[in-house]
Amino acid sequence: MKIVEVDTIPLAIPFTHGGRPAGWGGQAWTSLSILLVKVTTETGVTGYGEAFSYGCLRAVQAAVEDMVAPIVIGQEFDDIGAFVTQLQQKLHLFGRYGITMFALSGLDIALWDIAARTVELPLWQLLGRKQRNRLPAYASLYRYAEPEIVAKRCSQAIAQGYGWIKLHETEDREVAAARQAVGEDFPIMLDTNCPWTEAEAHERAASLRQYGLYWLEEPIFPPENFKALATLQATSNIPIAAGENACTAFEFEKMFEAKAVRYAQPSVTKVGGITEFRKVASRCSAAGVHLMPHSPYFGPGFLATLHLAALEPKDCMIERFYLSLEASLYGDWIEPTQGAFDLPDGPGLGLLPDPDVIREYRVGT
Ligand code: SMN
Ligand code: MG
Repeated sequence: MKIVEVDTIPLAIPFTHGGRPAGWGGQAWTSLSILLVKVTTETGVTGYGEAFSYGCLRAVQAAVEDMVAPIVIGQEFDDIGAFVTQLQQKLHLFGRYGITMFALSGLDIALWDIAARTVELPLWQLLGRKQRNRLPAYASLYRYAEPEIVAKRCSQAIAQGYGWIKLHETEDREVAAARQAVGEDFPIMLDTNCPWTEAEAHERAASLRQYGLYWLEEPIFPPENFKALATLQATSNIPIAAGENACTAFEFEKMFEAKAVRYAQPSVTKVGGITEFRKVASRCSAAGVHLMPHSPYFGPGFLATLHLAALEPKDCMIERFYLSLEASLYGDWIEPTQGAFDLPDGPGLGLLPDPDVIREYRVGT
């Protein structure tokens, strides 16, 4: 198959999160960006991918348009794995971890969507053997830094049927409020987003131990300090999760060699797309690490995660960023029912983005 067109479609969809207007890190974050990467083949098949774009929408769009599109237009991509690896090689000098890989991830997802659409199969069927039709969801809360709001949001998530909750907080008081709201046995994960030095993390983990966390996510800066994560996990006895900031299976290999994590969190819109995600998944199996995809997404990255999770031998929870979006590209598919998502079974990713939503929420050029 030959690529004849690569289009970027930048969207911004307003959301509410049930807290104060200024939230995450003190910055107002009021709309969610989605960078769609639309690829068309010579035979007129169209596929959609998503490149990570939170806080970097224009940069990633430029990377797709200026760095990726010119070298793929006119090219055949019958073996997607080999094609994308070649692209990685061509682009390696622009950085192996970050914007370049986000852009490649968007393209890779679109190519897999096309490949599965072409043979009229759902993506999971093209990739392997489905293990389940329902994918359990966890509510991934916004960062509030206010115990009362955290407790309220936890109660709402439980009332909606979620079986796990992830907090984005760094202080004990919010975690304590959540624990009190959900009860002793309900699983709580804590995502801190790399705030601490190694020494600080040991101190904080000693105090966080009392809350019985299901996992502690990215406690240390820099995230690639795998040795420090391994030491923290061994001494604190709290399971560590990380991986959303790791691109390519090589980084995950190093992470596993260091015994840094119990839970690995590849992010399909960042890691290098479906191709690299699958490599990470097989490394997880070999290393005995539990895969837990990072997926605070609402576009093709979310759908791709559902397909990939359906193939996993162990149950993995799907992250649902616990926001209310003004519009959805995929109708109700982004809403779990009884705490789980349904696996789409249409061709490709299973669904096409709603053209009315694209029209209404398109931004920039
Ligand atoms: C996160 C990352 C990027 C955007 C939103 C949330 C967070 C997570 O680290 O794991 O959900
Ligand atoms: Mg995280």
